Amino acid sequence: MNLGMTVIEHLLLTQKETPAATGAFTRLLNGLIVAAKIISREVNKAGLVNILGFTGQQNVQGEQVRKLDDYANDTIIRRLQTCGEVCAMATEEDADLISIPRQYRKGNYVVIFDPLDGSSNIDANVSIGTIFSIFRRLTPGDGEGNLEDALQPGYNQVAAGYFIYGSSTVMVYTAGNGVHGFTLDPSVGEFLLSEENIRIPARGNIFSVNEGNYNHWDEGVQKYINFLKDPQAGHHKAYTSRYIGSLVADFHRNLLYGGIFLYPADHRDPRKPAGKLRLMCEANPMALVVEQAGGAASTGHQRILDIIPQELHQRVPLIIGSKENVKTAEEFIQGMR
Ligand code: FDP
Repeated sequence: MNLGMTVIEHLLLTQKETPAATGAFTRLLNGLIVAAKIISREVNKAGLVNILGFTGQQNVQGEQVRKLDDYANDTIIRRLQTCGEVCAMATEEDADLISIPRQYRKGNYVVIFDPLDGSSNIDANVSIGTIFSIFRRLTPGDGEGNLEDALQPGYNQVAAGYFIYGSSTVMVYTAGNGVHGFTLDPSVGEFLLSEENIRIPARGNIFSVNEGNYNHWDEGVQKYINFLKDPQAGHHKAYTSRYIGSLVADFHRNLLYGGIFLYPADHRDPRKPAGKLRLMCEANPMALVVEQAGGAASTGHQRILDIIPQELHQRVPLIIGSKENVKTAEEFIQGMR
């Protein structure tokens, strides 16, 4: 067991089998880790904002208090721009690709991220997170990347993962070689390996969905949720409902305990016919993590990782979790049950 190793030690150990490894990916991941440590520190201070000054105002020291999601976004952008390994990046917060200033070296990687997912929960002290997805560039050369580099299907991701800012700060990532969890030890300032090779149970009894949207779902989704709640349906164990409303936290719990998370398409807002969550910075990275842990991710009709993206902020229905649960959900959604 390698418990207690830092992320970089673990990466170097597992990369030994990859002769082509140059250290570039390690530098990139290190940039993300440093950004997450800084964000974690600010998230922990968030409760003090009401004492020190409201967002957008000056606090008692005369400093400007900034919105946490803007702060997280800027922190990651700055780290990635300067690490020298990135040719393009996109974030949930900005409509277009973020460019790398001329003075910095461009590298071979594209990073797409959601800097602070679940941010509507900040004021209630609920866990929130940063999600990231990493591709290798498609365009040749060492200049800046473009949309072609970013708009790749999820199966091309070389790595993905998330940080949770919760009761402790945790990093979960995969570089295509299993899913590993690290916990930040604030006293040493390092993420230390706490769970190696996480496997999601093949079937779980937790379901996570915003049932307030029930009347706006397609019939197949409604039938599936009714089925989960039906005590006569012959479930091996009764289902239980858990919904935090913070994707990273809901996903992480289900990854460890087994179950299913759904954000299906709904008919509430005709401008968002595919649901709420974003393919590139939410669904794709979570789908890579869950598949690497032995689970599945689907729109109900198609594997998430097979979707060919049309635009950076594309939304998709997301049904993700234990393999057998996702399969049953697909059967209902496709009208087979
Ligand atoms: P939030 O709006 O708080 O940022 O994609 C964003 C997200 O949270 C997810 O983290 C979460 O799973 C989902 O939205 C919650 O949406 P609902 O409030 O519609 O249930």
